[in-house]
Amino acid sequence: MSKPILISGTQPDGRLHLGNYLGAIKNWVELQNSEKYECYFIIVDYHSLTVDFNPTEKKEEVLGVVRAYLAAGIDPKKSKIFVQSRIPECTELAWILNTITPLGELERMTQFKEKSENKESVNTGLLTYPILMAADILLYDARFVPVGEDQLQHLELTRTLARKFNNKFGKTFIEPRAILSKASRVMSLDNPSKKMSKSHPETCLFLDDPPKDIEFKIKRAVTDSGSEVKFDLEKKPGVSNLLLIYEALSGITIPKLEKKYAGKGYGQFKSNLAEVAIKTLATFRESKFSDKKLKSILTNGAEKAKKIASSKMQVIKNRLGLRV
Ligand code: ATP
Ligand code: LTN
Repeated sequence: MSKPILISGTQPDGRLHLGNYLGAIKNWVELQNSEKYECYFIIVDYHSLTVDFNPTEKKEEVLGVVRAYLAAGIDPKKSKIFVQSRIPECTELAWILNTITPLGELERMTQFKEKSENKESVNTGLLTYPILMAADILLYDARFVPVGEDQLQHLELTRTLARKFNNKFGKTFIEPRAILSKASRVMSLDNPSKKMSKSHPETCLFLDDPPKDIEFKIKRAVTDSGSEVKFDLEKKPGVSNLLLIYEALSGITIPKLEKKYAGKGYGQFKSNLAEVAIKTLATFRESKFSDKKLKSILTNGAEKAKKIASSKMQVIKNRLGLRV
């Protein structure tokens, strides 16, 4: 029997950070290595056009994401890795899904509200972005989508669209389910009520940050006026975020960490966390893959994805009566 399909993606719009790794990519590697799924990992370049960008940097940004996937342990022999824009069926399907998406569903998306806040003018792509993500997922009949918590709302829309299309035009799509990692919401180092995001680089640990930056950023991470290393999301959100990060990076459980640092204060805790982060992230700083190798992985991945996408598109067009 064939394995269920699992899909996820990352935007090539800058450097990847610890939230991307612990919330998503690290989990992808474990899921890939479980051998229970057929995995597709996309570099969603069309999504990345919704924010300001420099065309001369886009190619390097795309290759940078592939490099990070490989350094994390995504294996092109086990998983398909490809670039979204190489599969035109994705934008074709996105158009079709547009026609069954209520505008109100898009306007209430948290990410849209946050990204359009205080902007004089907002591009339509920022609003319709979740439809493109739905197209990525539904096109390949994915059953599972491992993402960070911030993407759950978008995935819920994907499920709604699949159901709506199926009800209107006959069973065509699978309703996909999310897979969350334990660290599905890594918070900003200087504001534990906000998610870690590349839009605030000083509060974000980038995967290729030099050791001295990692140390500096962790040492100045917000904690509280107490001194107890204890997990309590409500009363100690900063320390709890650092504990979650420590656990995800080291594999040592939070109760064990609490015991280890009992009575030792935040200084020692932060300095050990910095050491663990520097060690774990070495793989991203040190990995070397030639552009030629990366491009050949992408060509190979796109060829395989294209076959699946084009045959699914035929089915979809048939359902809609578009094949004359
Ligand atoms: P940023 O907010 O920094 O721009 P992003 O969400 O745009 O990040 P993507 O490339 O779109 O980055 O996301 C890749 C994956 O990383 C997604 O599955 C997303 O849910 C996850 N992710 C992003 N930030 C975090 C975070 N702070 N904690 C956990 N997961 C995260
Ligand atoms: N919207 C997602 C990226 C994304 C994605 C996907 C994730 C695009 N297509 C398909 C999972 C499956 C984001 O911003 N992180």
